[in-house]
Amino acid sequence: MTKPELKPIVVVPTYNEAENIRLLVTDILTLPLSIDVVVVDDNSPDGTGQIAQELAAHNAAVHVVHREGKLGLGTAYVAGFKYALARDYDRIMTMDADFSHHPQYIPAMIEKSQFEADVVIGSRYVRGGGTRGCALPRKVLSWGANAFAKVVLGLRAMDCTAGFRCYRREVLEAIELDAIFSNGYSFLIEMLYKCQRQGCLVGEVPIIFENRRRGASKISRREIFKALETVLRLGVERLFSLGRREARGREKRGPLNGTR
Ligand SMILES: Nc1nc2c(ncn2[C@@H]2O[C@H](COP(=O)(O)OP(=O)(O)OP(=O)(O)O)[C@@H](O)[C@H]2O)c(=O)[nH]1
Ligand SMILES: [Mg+2]
Repeated sequence: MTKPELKPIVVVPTYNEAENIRLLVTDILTLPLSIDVVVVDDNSPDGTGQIAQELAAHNAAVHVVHREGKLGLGTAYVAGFKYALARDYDRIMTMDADFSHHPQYIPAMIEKSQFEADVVIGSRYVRGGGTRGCALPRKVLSWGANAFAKVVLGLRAMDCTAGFRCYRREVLEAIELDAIFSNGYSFLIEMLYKCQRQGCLVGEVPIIFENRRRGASKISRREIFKALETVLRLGVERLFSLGRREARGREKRGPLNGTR
C-alpha cells in the first residue's frame, strides 16, 4: 500500500462531463489512499464547472481550475500540472473524466511510481490490459497511432497515447511545460517523448480501457491529423538531435580517435 507520506493529486480535464464528474470524483475520494483531485474545466456549457465547484465547496481534497473557454486538452493538462507544482504534491496523475480510465487502477500506478518508474502509464497494451466496448475503427486508430509514434520517435512504452498517467513531481519540474507545442491529444505523445529524452524510467500498469458510457467524445478528425503532424515534427527534431549528438561524440573522442 502507498506510503502515508506520499501526496498525490489527479488532474482531470473536463469539457461537458456533467454526467460523469460527480461520480468520478466520488470514486477517487473513496479509494483507500489519501489523494486530491483538480478538475480543469473549460467553461463547459453543460455546467461541469459548477458541479466541480460544489464538490470543492464540500471537500478540501477537491480543487477546480476554471478557464474561460475551450482552450484544448494539452493546455488543460499544463494548467493542472502548474496548479500541482505550485503546491507540495509529489505524484501528479492525469485521467479522463469519462470512466475510460477507472479509478481502481490509481493505487497500483502510484505504487509502481515509488521504486520502479518515474512515469507510470495505465496501459492497454501490456499483458493483462485491454479495451472493452471500443468499436473496431477506434481500436485501429489507437493501435496505428501508437505504432507510428513508436517507430518515428523511438518511444519504448507500449501505450504511448494513453492519458492515464502518474508522473513523479521531479519529472514535471524538469520539463519546460510552456515549450510544449502540441495541444489536444498529441500532447500526450510529446510529453512521453520529452520524458524519454530526459532519461525517465517509464513503467506500465495494465488497465482495461472502457469506452465512455455517458457524454460525448471530443476527438475530431482534425485532432487526428494534428497528432500525425506532431509525430512528424518531433521525428524531424529527433533526427537533427541524433545527428548533433553524433557530431558532439566525434568532437569529444577527437576526429582521429579509434584510428590510432
Ligand atoms: N479542459 C478541457 N478538457 C478537455 C478538452 N477536450 C477534451 N477534454 C477532456 O479530456 C478528456 C478526454 O476527452 P474524450 O472526449 O474522452 O476523448 P477520448 O477519450 O479520446 O474520446 P472518447 O473515447 O470518445 O471518449 C475528457 O475528460 C474530456 O472532457 C478541452 O479542450 N479542455
Ligand atoms: Mg474518453
